[in-house]
Formats: sequence, structure tokens, C-alpha cells
Amino acid sequence: MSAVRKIAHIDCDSFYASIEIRDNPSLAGLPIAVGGSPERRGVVATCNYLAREFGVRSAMASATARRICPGLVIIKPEMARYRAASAQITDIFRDYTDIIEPLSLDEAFLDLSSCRHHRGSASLIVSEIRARIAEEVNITVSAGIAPNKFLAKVASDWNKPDGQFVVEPLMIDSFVRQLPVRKLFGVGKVTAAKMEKLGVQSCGDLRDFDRDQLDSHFGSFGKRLYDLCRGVDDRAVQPTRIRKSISVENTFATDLPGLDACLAELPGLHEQLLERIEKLRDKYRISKQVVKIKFHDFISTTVETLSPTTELQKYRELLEEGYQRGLRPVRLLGIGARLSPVHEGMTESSEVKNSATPKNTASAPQLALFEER
Ligand code: DCP
Ligand code: MG
Repeated sequence: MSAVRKIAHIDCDSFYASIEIRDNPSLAGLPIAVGGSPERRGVVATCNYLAREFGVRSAMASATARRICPGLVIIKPEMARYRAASAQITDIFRDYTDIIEPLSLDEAFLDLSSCRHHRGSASLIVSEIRARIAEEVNITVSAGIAPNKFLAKVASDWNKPDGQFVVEPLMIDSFVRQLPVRKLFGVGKVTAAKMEKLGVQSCGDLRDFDRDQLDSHFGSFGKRLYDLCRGVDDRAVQPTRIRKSISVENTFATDLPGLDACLAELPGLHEQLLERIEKLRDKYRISKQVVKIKFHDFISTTVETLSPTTELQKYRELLEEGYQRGLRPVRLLGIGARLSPVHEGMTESSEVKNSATPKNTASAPQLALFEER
């Protein structure tokens, strides 16, 4: 194999439950589950870590959950907000790599091998991504970093919640040796039981079997098991989604006192934006121009307009409009563009980005478009 890859697996902590607590802070400190009602034979989709201490789990009947955790607050799922948060997180990922493979709304693989932020340190890049998600989406995520997908996924679970764990290339052998076989991709209850009968509990135990033996016990899966129990996994991160927006922004060391000072910052931001858009020129067309302003009291507003270009003059007009809403010093300015793919076939079907995103409202919580600098 060529150079060692840097793969991250990022998984939100108690995802639906975290969004519910974020949006209703009075729930903080209570055991909560998101799912169907106990009276209607509903099941738990997920629960917060406090509820987990009582034994509540995903896929458990809500009635059982309520019984083992009497104070449990059960909330009906509302997918639109989970989708919006997911899209917002994906947009943050896109500031670091385009090689993103979402596995569900709350988890994704990222190939960071070519990302040059933090001089290519995947640990620092992932720390920054996690900090941005905490700040911009207001939930925590856990992450694993490793030379391949299998190990990155195992690692993201290692320090959950709100943690991160790196499997360095030199650690792979010892790390995988002690892993229970259940942690292997594709090993469910049935296969694990079969392995147990063979005296196999850990990946180290599995290494005692040669290729032919694994083949005879596990058929076509045997070949993969041979590799996995040695920490080998050459699968590529397969990007399946497209970029929906691009932006640049700046938080100023000293607040900009008024509109003129803000306008004076626009050409510099505009130049950075054009540079970034240039790289996407063949794949995307521009559908909107957007300006984001965060005032000194952290109240944010965005203003956007339909537009096929990234004209500086239009950004000026949007900035003037946004500034009028606050009329006070500004700590952050951002400009960006919403994008559509040039080729229709590129559009990924299932994702409705930011469907719950309020537009042009002060302190809109879902500002998916922007990146901190
Ligand atoms: N989910 C579901 N039904 C399940 C499992 C999960 O509806 N049986 C939903 C709810 C979860 C989301 O998918 O919030 C993500 O699943 P995870 O397995 O990642 O679980 P959580 O994110 O909730 O918790 P964790 O902190 O363990 O990742
Ligand atoms: Mg999760």
C-alpha cells in the first residue's frame, strides 16, 4: 500500500437526544429518550447518557424504558431538525475535505490525508472540527482517527462521549490484537457465537487461523476476516454527497465599529472567496449570494439573494441590509455562495439541506454556510 492514510470517523453523541436538549434546555439534567410513546408500543430511537445509566437503550420498548427509568422524559422524534443539524455538520466537514462518506445522519468517514490545515495533523484538524461543531451546532461529537475506516470507526467509540482517540500506525498491531471480534465490521451475533465455539474471542485469537481455515469456517467473509484481525482495511472513503455552499469569514481581533469599517473588509473576503470558488468552477454553479454578520453581542444575522454570480457590489448591498438590523459593532463578517451542481446527476437525493433553517432571522441557529477563521 502507498502512504499511510488519515481517516477520521465522526459520530454524534446521543444524536437525536442531544438535539432535543439543545433546543429545550429545561431538559438538561433529566434522563431523556427520543422515541415512540409507551402507550402506543413505541420504541426508543436513542437516549441521553443519563438515561443509559438506568439501562435504557436504542430499540428498547419505550414501556420497558419507562419502567427501568421512572423519571424518563420521552420525546417524539422530529427529523427535520436532525437533518438540519446533520447538513450543518457536513458543511463543516467540507471545509477540511471533500472526501466525506456519510453513514447515517449522525456519522461519517472523512479522508483527511490531503488536508493541509494544522500542517496535516489529523488530531488537530479533528479537534478543530469537534470544537466548531460544539460552537456552531451546539452538540458534542466523538471521533476516531486511524489509517483506515475499520480502525477509525472502532476508535470513535473509544472515548465516547465528547472524546477522540487516535490509532497510530505503530499501535495497530497491539490495539487490534486485544479487540473483541464483535468489534469487526460484519461480525454480528451469529458469527460471534460461531467464533466463540472455535475458542475465538479477540482478534488476536483469530490470527491463529490461516486463510484456508478462515475460508472453510466463514466462506467468502474469511478473506476479509484475515485482514481485519490484523488491522488491515484498504477500503476507500467513498464520497456520496455534494457541496451545497462555500464561504469565507473572519472574526476580527477588535470589533468593527460601524458600516464603513465593515464595507472596507469586504474586498479582502471577496478575494478569498473567489479563490476558493475557482477550484469548484467546473462542477458547480452559483445560485445565491449570502452575507453573515455576527454583532459584538454574538447575535447573528444572514442575508441572502438569488444570484448566479459573486458580484462584490451585491455583497455590499447585502451587508448594508444586514447591518441595518443590528446597528452596532461587528465581531465577525462572512460572505458566501449557495451552489448547485452543473450536472443534475450529481444531486444527492435524500438530503434536504437545512430544511428547518430559518432564513434572514436574527440569531438564526442554523448557519450552516460559514467557517471560522
Ligand atoms: N437511531 C434509531 N434507532 C436505533 C439506533 C439509532 O433511530 N436503533 C437513531 C437515533 C440516534 C441516531 O440514530 O440518535 C444515531 O445512532 P447512534 O447509534 O450513533 O446513537 P446515538 O448517536 O444516539 O448515541 P451514541 O452517543 O452512542 O453515538
Ligand atoms: Mg451517534
